[in-house]
Amino acid sequence: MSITKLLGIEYPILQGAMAQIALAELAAAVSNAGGLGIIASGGFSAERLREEIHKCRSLTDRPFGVNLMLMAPNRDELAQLVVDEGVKVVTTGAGSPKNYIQMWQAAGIIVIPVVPSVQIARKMAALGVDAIVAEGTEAGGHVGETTTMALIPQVADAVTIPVIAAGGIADGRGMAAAFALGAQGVQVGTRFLATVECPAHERFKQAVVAAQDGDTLVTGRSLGVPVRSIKNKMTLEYMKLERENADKDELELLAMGSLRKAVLEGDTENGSVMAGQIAGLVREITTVREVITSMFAEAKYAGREVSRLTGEAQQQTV
Ligand code: TUI
Repeated sequence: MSITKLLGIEYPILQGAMAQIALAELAAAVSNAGGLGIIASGGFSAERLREEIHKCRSLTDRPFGVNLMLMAPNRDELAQLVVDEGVKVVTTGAGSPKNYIQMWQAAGIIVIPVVPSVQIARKMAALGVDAIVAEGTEAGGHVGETTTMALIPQVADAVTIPVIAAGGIADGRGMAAAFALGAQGVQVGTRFLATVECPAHERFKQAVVAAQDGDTLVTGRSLGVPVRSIKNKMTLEYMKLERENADKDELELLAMGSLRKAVLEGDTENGSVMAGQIAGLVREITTVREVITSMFAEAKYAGREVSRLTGEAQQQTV
């Protein structure tokens, strides 16, 4: 079944679950524009997540999802909450949802884990999940090592369920490329940061707009939690401490609360401005609807270009 039919949406575009940012407001805007909005629960208590779900329902009649960050200490409670609240779609990140799949599927929830590798994609498919988001290392936040370009076709060959591509996709060319690689949909995060509806601090959005292709880096490898964000005072200090083999406590102290600092206070030097490598392509702040409709129109054009170029190649060989 197609992703759009499975999820009851118009365009095969999912909004990435960006902790502290992907709240009801952004998720509802994406769903109202025909994509699938997703509420990020990372860092939320059960009460706060319940509030966001209720708020999202008040802002849209369309389907939306909730993401569970599986490193969260309260994951069991949040996993039960999505059932109690009748959430239709759950995506997961940063771990395996195996303990919850039975309960979610019994409740009729569509389960879509986000994975960074073929091996983990296979493991998730074997658990009977409905689809998979394969996320390349270009993405912002917690990432794996494989690029989207290499990951998508390998995951598409490894599983029979629909694959949604993520990491480095911010326009219709990226979307068409993802389709060519075997994905049936895309998940977009960074591009939605630079939208009118995105509730992040204005300075956070401007940091994304100002970033060039080489302006992100990955910290946290020494702790086994690699996280991509925009280079700044905090991440450069973090890298330095990692090179000096600083202990875990010192690193965690530096990172603690850093996402909130950037998102809520707009402290883009001492906070964590998680964003993907495609930030360099994001040059202005637009509406969510403009992002979705322009991506789709561009993808159609890019698809025609692929046909034209492959058609020409054929003509040359005869
Ligand atoms: O989860 C993400 N991206 C995230 S989570 C996050 S919150 C955070 N903040 C600070 C430090 C760490 C996390 C920010 N960005 N993307 C999806 C994703 N999932 N990337 C990697 C994975 C993953 C990793 C291991 C999924 C499964 C997995 O293992 C499963 C298994 O069975 O071993």
